[in-house]
Amino acid sequence: MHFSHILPLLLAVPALAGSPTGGYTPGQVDCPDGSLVRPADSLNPKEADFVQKRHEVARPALIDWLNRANLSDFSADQFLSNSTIPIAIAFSGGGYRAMLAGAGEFSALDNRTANSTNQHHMGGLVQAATYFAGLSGGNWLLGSIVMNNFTSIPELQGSSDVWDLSHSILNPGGINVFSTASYWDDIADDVKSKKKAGFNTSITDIWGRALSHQFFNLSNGGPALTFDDVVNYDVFQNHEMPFPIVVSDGRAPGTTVISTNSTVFELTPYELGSWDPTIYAFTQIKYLGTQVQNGKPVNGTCIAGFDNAGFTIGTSSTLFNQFILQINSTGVSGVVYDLATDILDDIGKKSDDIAIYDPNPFFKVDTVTNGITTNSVLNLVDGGEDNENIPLVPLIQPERKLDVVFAFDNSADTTYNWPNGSSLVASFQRQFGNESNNTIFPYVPDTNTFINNGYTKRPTFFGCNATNLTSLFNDSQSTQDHFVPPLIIYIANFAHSYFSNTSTFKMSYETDEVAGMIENGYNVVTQQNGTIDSDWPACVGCAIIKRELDRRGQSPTDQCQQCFDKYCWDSAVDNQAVNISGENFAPTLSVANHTSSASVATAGSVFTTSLYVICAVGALFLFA
Ligand SMILES: *[C@@H]1O[C@H](CO)[C@@H](O)[C@H](O)[C@H]1NC(C)=O
Ligand SMILES: *[C@@H]1O[C@H](CO)[C@@H](O)[C@H](O)[C@H]1NC(C)=O
Ligand SMILES: *[C@@H]1O[C@H](CO)[C@@H](O)[C@H](O)[C@H]1NC(C)=O
Ligand SMILES: *[C@@H]1O[C@H](CO)[C@@H](O)[C@H](O)[C@H]1NC(C)=O
Ligand SMILES: *[C@@H]1O[C@H](CO)[C@@H](O)[C@H](O)[C@H]1NC(C)=O
Ligand SMILES: *[C@@H]1O[C@H](CO)[C@@H](O)[C@H](O)[C@H]1NC(C)=O
Ligand SMILES: *[C@@H]1O[C@H](CO)[C@@H](O)[C@H](O)[C@H]1NC(C)=O
Ligand SMILES: *[C@@H]1O[C@H](CO)[C@@H](O)[C@H](O)[C@H]1NC(C)=O
Ligand SMILES: *[C@@H]1O[C@H](CO)[C@@H](O)[C@H](O)[C@H]1NC(C)=O
Ligand SMILES: *[C@@H]1O[C@H](CO)[C@@H](O)[C@H](O)[C@H]1NC(C)=O
Ligand SMILES: *[C@@H]1O[C@H](CO)[C@@H](O)[C@H](O)[C@H]1NC(C)=O
Ligand SMILES: CC(=O)N[C@H]1CO[C@H](CO)[C@@H](O)[C@@H]1O
Repeated sequence: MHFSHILPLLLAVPALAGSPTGGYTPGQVDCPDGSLVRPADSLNPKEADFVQKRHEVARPALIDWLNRANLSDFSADQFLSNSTIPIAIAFSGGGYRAMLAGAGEFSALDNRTANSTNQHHMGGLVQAATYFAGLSGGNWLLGSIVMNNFTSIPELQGSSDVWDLSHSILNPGGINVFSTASYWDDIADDVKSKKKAGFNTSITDIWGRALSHQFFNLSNGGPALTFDDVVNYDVFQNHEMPFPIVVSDGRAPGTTVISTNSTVFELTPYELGSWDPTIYAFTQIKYLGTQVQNGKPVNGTCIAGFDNAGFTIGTSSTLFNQFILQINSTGVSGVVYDLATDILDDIGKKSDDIAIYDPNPFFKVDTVTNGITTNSVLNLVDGGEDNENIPLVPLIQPERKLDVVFAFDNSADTTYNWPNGSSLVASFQRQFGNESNNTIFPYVPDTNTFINNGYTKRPTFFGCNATNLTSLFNDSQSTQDHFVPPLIIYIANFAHSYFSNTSTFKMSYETDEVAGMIENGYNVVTQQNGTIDSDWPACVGCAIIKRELDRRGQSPTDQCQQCFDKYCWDSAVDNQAVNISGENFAPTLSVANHTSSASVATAGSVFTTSLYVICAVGALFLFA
């Protein structure tokens, strides 16, 4: 893609209240009336109100999109004459790879991207979607878009102030060590002042500040910008943007979590909390940092500014403990190796790879009693730690009533950093654990089948047949009234025009690498602008209307039936061991990359130089 004709720059962060101290440190504010906590037995009323109004904006956008998708024997105006279809878009984690592949995917669905509404392109679904969710690297993407006034990918890519990824986040001054030093100095000052004001800090504070410098178009990365500021943006108040959701996991120090026993937290501009039975409560995100008991401020004073925008982005992406697992592949040796392992090991042992929410907003809540609610501190970690690397838990909740979810999987599950469906497998398995609170997730096959049957090479729909899902419904609920979980449009990272399987730990990208990743993501979503299948947009349209067709008792058109035959998982399984040397893992590029010479990325090279800086930062944090 070429960006010589960049749209007028809308990339500006609206002027806002932010933290009451005007800086990174949270400060005192008046308390609102009532409890700061509510049980998770319904949608937040403000979210419900947003969604209702969003639907009025999204309905004409979806009609336009469906008209462009050119479904045969179908009238979008008639079908959507009295309602719209709730759509969500979810972006997986995976460091900058996930952020950039996700950026290409997002740009393909966003009608603000030039040419994206051409025939066989897919632009306009962002405008038609009700929700979008991000986790870890996927949330670096979401946070960059949302906090910069719901900006677009061409604007981020064309900006000289944000997304400058050619310098490592850890070493932004490059060879100019002084400029790097003053950057770390600013960050250390911010975090120290939060600590001095009496707040417990963790390495996530440093991480969040560093991420802010790269992602937010404000001087020093906007230290006072908070996540709840979004509700004051015009684009939010006019319901021009989907409702954003960030996913993070709860984890007690020194423990590990898997999908069936993790507590999945979500952060929205209104709330932080979980639908899971271990918490089953939400707290007002604006007043995080307030000392509470069962949601009541203990001494009549409240805190604001704790939900710093960078801190929430850092919370979802605390992947430091993953660095240590990578260290042997970096080629680092000798004294540096010893120092790096010592420091990373120390962070790991102290379980410091967490975001500390102290005081615990759920302290002694009356909904449930367990280790999380009796602890004075709430610890949150990377949303992908339970292997559910696509943020789907918030999107299958019956209260959100979604019909279809785009699940963008930019995970690195295999040796060559491609996904193999394990995130969906984890989401499927979760429903059989105690933590799912009876949410349903459609059937998916094992990870070998994902590879062997090509479900990671081309898009695949899961849960097409709602009748088939009845075997997952809990006996105590009548099948008739049961919420049918959304149909999942699974789209995995795959090489079309660029080898987008870069390492999660690649810490800097040159401009042409950024462009290559983004263009490839665009090709993934549009199936090479319809070259692979000119019916692809129509097939996505069929998937979008499927649940509503079912509710109305209508059969799909011939075209839609053909689409379902082609893209719905048909229960086929081929679980024999995968051939890792085959096309699945070392594909050949099938279309030209318009940026420049693409090459298979290797882990390590950039990471190696960054290690010195990690050491410095770790030392700064742990021993200061
Ligand atoms: C599809 O269109 C996009 C944007 O218009 C372009 O960057 C990309 O190269 C095209 N892909 C193919 C396979 O032509
Ligand atoms: C945010 O974007 C909207 C357009 O979507 C624009 O009208 C508004 O002026 C922008 N706000 C700022 C502060 O740039
Ligand atoms: C994108 O879609 C929105 C909502 O339908 C519409 O108002 C806007 O004009 C479209 N923009 C472009 C560039 O097509
Ligand atoms: C829509 O599809 C029909 C065939 O079903 C085709 O003849 C027509 O050219 C298509 N129109 C557009 C704008 O894609
Ligand atoms: C909307 O219209 C369709 C037919 O056009 C009908 O089947 C459906 O019940 C209507 N829904 C509501 C909520 O009125
Ligand atoms: C959009 O299409 C026009 C005409 O084909 C082309 O000149 C332009 O470069 C394209 N823009 C992008 C961003 O792909
Ligand atoms: C979750 O399950 C895993 C595997 O059984 C176990 O190792 C871990 O300790 C459990 N974590 C919690 C918090 O229960
Ligand atoms: C009560 O509020 C004051 C500030 O007014 C604060 O310093 C103190 O720590 C609070 N006490 C408790 C128990 O939260
Ligand atoms: C790295 O290699 C060292 C020495 O061979 C070994 O002790 C250590 O366990 C390895 N670390 C990882 C994470 O594999
Ligand atoms: C849907 O699933 C049900 C139950 O498994 C099955 O009887 C039916 O044939 C399926 N329908 C289609 C169209 O595959
Ligand atoms: C639905 O499909 C899954 C996967 O093929 C199968 O295990 C299950 O038994 C089916 N359920 C029904 C009700 O047929
Ligand atoms: C649908 C469902 O099972 N909801 C339960 C979720 O967890 C809470 C707390 O344990 C229960 O009160 C709900 O009934």
